[in-house]
Amino acid sequence: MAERTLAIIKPDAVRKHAIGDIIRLYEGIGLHPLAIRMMRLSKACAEGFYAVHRERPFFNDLTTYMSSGSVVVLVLEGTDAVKKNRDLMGATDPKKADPGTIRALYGASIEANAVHGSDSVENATIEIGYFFAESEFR
Ligand code: IDP
Ligand code: MG
Repeated sequence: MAERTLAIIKPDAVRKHAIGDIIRLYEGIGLHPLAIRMMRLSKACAEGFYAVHRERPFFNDLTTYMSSGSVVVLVLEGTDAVKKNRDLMGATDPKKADPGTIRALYGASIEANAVHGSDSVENATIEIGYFFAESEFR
C-alpha cells in the first residue's frame, strides 16, 4: 500500500554531515521524498511535536536537544512507508539497533539517535500535518 510517513534527520546527524547519506538510504529502499524542509525547531515547536511524551522523564532533555540545531523534516512516500522506515531506522537505542540501520550507523545515544520516524499511519498523518500543508505537495 502506498503510504506517507514523516521523518526527521535530528540535530546530531545534521552536525555529522550525514544528511546526504541518510536521504540516499531512504531513496535506496523506495522511500521517495515528497517534501523536504531544513529548519531549526523552537523549544515550543519540539514540545508540540513530542507532546505524547510530555510525562516522560526525558521530555525536557529531548525537546532541548531537538531544538539545539538544524533538523531536516521530510515527508517520504512509498509502499508500506511507515514500516519500511521504522525497519530502516533501527531500535531507539543505537546500541541495540541492527547493523546497517540508520541509528546503528549514525546514532550517538538513546536521545541523539539520528532520526525520527512515524510509528503508525495515523500518527504519520498527524505529524505530516504538524509541518506541512497538503497544498505543498506535488
Ligand atoms: P522512537 O523514536 O524509536 O519512536 P520513542 O519512544 O517514541 O522512540 O521516543 C522518542 C524519542 O525520545 C527517541 O527517538 C529518543 O530521541 C528519545 N528517547 C526515547 N527514550 C529515551 C530515553 O530513555 N532517554 C532519553 N531519550 C529518549
Ligand atoms: Mg516514537
